[in-house]
Amino acid sequence: MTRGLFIVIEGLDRTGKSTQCAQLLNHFSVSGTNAALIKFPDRTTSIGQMINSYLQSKTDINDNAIHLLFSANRWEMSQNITDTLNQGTTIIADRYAYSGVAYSVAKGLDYTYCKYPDRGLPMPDKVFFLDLPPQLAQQREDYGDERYESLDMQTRVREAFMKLLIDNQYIHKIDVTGQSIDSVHDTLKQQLEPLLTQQQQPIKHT
Ligand code: DGP
Ligand code: NA
Ligand code: NA
Repeated sequence: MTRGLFIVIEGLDRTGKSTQCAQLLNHFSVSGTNAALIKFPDRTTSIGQMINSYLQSKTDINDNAIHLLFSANRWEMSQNITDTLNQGTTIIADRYAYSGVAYSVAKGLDYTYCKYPDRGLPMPDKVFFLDLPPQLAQQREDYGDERYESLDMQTRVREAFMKLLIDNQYIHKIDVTGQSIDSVHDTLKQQLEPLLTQQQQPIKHT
């Protein structure tokens, strides 16, 4: 049996990631491909609850400590990701380790340091970065509810993502400015097409 694909959707806050993840999941299910959606941070675990409380500004946590908690939240899911892929199920992840680096670098933590805790996690087959200018994301509904949702922070997060894009050529940037949900979905499907037809190699690690 071929393993599932591991697809990651990244982007600033309010860029339509969750919508696109849901659309992809639907696309896979109608085409008869076993697929599952995961989301980081996973706020349901005990680590996830600490992260949730931090994001809602109910607690303050040291920048390095929260960086490690976000990473730990991915690690606690890693065996599940590997097993799911090996069972032949495709995984669509709403954020992953790239957010982990970008948001912490945006706060001033060292880039090389930020990448380290996530080293060894299951490696995605494809990473998409949905690119929308922070000024436009800011105009979207419910913007500003959580800790990182300020124009200043998001601008720095985007800069950090641009560095990640340069250093990791396999991250594919999609400019979603002025694009409809359907048109972004079509672009994603086109990009995934070549992966769907080729025999998958064993899961790599970051
Ligand atoms: P979301 O549930 O997708 O809205 O994400 C919650 C917020 O947490 C969002 O502002 C992005 C941020 N975030 C996601 N992953 C990480 C991470 O690994 N590290 C840090 N510092 N922030 C993250
Ligand atoms: Na958010
Ligand atoms: Na998230």
